[in-house]
Amino acid sequence: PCIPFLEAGKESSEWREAQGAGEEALAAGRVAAFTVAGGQGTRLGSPGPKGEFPGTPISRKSLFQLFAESILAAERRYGRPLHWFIMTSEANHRATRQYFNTNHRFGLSENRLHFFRQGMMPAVDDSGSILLESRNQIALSPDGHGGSFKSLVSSGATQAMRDEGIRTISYFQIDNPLVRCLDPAFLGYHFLQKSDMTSKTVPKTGPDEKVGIFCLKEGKLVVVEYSDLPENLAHERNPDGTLRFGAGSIAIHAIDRKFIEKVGDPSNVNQRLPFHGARKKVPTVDENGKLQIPPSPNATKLETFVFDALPLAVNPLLIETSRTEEFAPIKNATGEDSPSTSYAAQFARARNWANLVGIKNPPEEFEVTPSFATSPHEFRENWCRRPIDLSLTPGLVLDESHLVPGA
Ligand code: UD2
Repeated sequence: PCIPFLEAGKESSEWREAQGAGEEALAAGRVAAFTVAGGQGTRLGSPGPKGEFPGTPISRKSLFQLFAESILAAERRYGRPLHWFIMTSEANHRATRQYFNTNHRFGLSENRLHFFRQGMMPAVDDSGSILLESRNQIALSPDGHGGSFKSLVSSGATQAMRDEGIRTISYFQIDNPLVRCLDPAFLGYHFLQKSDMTSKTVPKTGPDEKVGIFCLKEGKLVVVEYSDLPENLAHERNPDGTLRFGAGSIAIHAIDRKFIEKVGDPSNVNQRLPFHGARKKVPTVDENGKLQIPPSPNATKLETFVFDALPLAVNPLLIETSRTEEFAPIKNATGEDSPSTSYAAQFARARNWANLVGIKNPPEEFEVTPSFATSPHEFRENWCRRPIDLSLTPGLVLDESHLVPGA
């Protein structure tokens, strides 16, 4: 089933029930945040972990800081310490940890912040042979975010979750500053449905948008990645003009710990995620042991995808949300899904929230950080309790310093 999007202020009694169930679980510490951050900012042209990239338009907070503040805000709101799991890769694990340490973990306590590395897979050439990166070293690449199931189990993260009474994780990617890291209504729907895995969707902007799509395959909910969707199907339309395969995946999921333990169990051969191949340039040694840098892709790297677990899940559920509210990723240096499109979307969402509380002409550019509000409801609540002399001005960054203490 898919729960359709409801605008703020138009929520149903079902939505309120879900919001309540999610809030209860957060207050009981049954949910943890989980970020997949194994990728590098290659497309962005930024060296090092992508989470260090400035995610916000005025305050220039990094993506990691933004999510840390969101989790801290949830701790304040629900009166409960919350945990954050971060999956890194061999390439960025050390740098990621160092970045958090240098920044005093952005106020999060050490025992609630968990880093673990994802697995690696050999790259193979066109004849299916495994490539060597040196005479005695196989060329390895990260095994894709689907590897998080296995690594969550093998790193001891799921055991730590058990010990802490965490039953569900709120999964999101490193690249989307608009994500609600811990969205009570989304989590609540997941609990009420008794679902193993619940996902968010937004309508695709057009046939060529680079997001996977949700659809039914042999009666099961699946995601078909954009690169695997045949062009003619991507363009097919319903009689009302909407895309036939238009339910875009924005890579936000609620996933139950027990389901992760099942899919991530290496002995569970029936629930293995399939590998997807991606062409890649892999430096390799020749027969003389000399390193050769290939001019064009020479190998296939093998990755699994987290969304391939959906058809294995009991009671999978889809929740439609609004792009303006929750999706403006930073992937490329320029053009679509770039810092400038994401920053513009963050300003637009802030203006929408201002409109919802009756401010007719808010400034074009002001920022609402997660420490002030992560949703229109929190914005309304905190705006109504704002300090008496606070008004919206261009360039304002609304943060926890604008919250009335003890409110
Ligand atoms: C992803 C989805 C796409 C859509 C889009 C929304 C895949 C394959 N496609 O596209 O359907 O939902 O996001 O923004 O996911 N990562 C790791 N380890 C890896 C590979 C990736 O942690 O081995 C992380 C990476 O740090 C990032 C996320 O996974 O947070 C997505 O990776 P991507 O940028 O390769 O995915 P993208 O944008 O092609």
